[in-house]
Amino acid sequence: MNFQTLLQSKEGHVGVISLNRPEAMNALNTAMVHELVLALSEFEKDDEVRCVVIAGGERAFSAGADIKEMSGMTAVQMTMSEHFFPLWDKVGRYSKPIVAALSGFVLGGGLELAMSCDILVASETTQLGQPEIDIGVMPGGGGTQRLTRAVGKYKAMEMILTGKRIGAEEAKTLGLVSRVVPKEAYLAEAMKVANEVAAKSPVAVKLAKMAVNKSFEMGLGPGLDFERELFYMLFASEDQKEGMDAFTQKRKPVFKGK
Ligand code: CO8
Repeated sequence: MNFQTLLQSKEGHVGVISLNRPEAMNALNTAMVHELVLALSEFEKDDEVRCVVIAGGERAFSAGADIKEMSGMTAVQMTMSEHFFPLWDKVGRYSKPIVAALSGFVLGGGLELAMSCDILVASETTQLGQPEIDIGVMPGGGGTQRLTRAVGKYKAMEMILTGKRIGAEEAKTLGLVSRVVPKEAYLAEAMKVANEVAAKSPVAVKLAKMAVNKSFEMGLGPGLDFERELFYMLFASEDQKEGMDAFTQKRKPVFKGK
């Protein structure tokens, strides 16, 4: 499919989406959000794709929502529009694992997009922040909730109330990103992680992602019960038999997602 605001490709079992509005620092306008969700949903339907990488450019993963497009909108337009926030919410509910390949500016909605992904790999040049406060608003794409859960109340408050950015190493120390690599290597590193995930059982990966995400919504007791049910369910999969047979036969498993 031909997209205007992003590039879509496939490498083996990994689907790659590259945000592509370099002239606007990959600002997320309505067209880009629409195309992002479309590209994700194509990969969701494609059984060959077991993991997705979302990347931006070297200078900016994304500098957030498109301020120029958003500035003239009214509260009623935002409430009633089906073309932005309802689509946006689909990214956070995506069933396949997503690796975010971060470099340069990761700001506002850009950081919210990264935090809707599952594993964050960053170039050493990455700067992350929620600067909405500087333009008279606040995060609206999940930032107050996901950042707080990721780094705790006090660091989240500092970032959200001052708009101050943090660098990649600090983000790693805070547990927000998993790996920091030199700027030439961030995309390759993200692909490496994605390929590692794609080699696992797609059934187990899907349910494990679901269980981890549920921990944000459930208390410990119900969360543990939910996890146990999914664990039992995996014993109905061919991949469980294959994984455990391969272990006892001292060979590499070949998972089919069945
Ligand atoms: N929206 C629209 N255009 C942008 C944005 C943006 N968020 N960020 C950069 N641009 C444009 C600039 O206007 C400029 O365009 P032009 O050349 O036509 O003037 C071009 O990109 C290059 O930018 P700069 O010249 O400013 O480059 P600098 O290197 O000087 O600065 C910065 C880079 C620091 C990234 C700076 O551009 C900046 O501060 N950008 C805005 C960051 C920001 O405030 N982000 C938050 C936006 S609000 C938001 O995200 C709310 C989220 C709500 C939910 C959304 C779900 C998707």
